[in-house]
Amino acid sequence: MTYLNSLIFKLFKFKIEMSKIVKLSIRITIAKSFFIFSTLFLFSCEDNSNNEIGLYINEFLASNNSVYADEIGEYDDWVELYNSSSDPIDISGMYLADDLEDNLNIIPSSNEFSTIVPANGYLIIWFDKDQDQGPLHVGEKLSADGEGVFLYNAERVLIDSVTFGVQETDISMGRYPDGSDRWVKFTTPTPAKSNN
Ligand SMILES: [Ca+2]
Ligand SMILES: [Ca+2]
Ligand SMILES: [Ca+2]
Repeated sequence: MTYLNSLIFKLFKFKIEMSKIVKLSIRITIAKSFFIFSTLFLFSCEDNSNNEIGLYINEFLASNNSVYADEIGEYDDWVELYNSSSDPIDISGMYLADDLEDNLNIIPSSNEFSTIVPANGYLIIWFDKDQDQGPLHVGEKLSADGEGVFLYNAERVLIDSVTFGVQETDISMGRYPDGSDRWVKFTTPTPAKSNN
């Protein structure tokens, strides 16, 4: 009888311990979900990549006051592309847009090598409506109130995109590390250089 009582007591104790573990694991799951939600909310930046060729929208600055100037000294909005593959990618014939409602802007072909994103390298595209300044100048500007960047291949298939909320002047947003799904703010932007 004593043995039976002791067994029942042990079983009862075991049940209490198990219920504590289950409660703790529920708490951890809730905390994790909250962390993921708050991280997404904090960055207000939605990543929609479905990228097979390894070409990424890697960083952008939608309100440029003094960070990086184009060939003629204008501090315009820019987007950094990153080629994670070991082959150069020519983006001439591809399309860019800042809004899904707008027309697509084709990157014109160039006799120079300026439209080539080097293997494991970077290329800056200017969103400045200054198409007369070269093939890397798109007929759109990025809104600091929130907008997006959409990159399509020559067959008009979306290869990468990002949508973003309100942006601060001279603070860029980029993938960290390069080509990853994680978007962070950069108080020191790294145009045409690694975000890592
Ligand atoms: Ca310009
Ligand atoms: Ca715009
Ligand atoms: Ca960069």
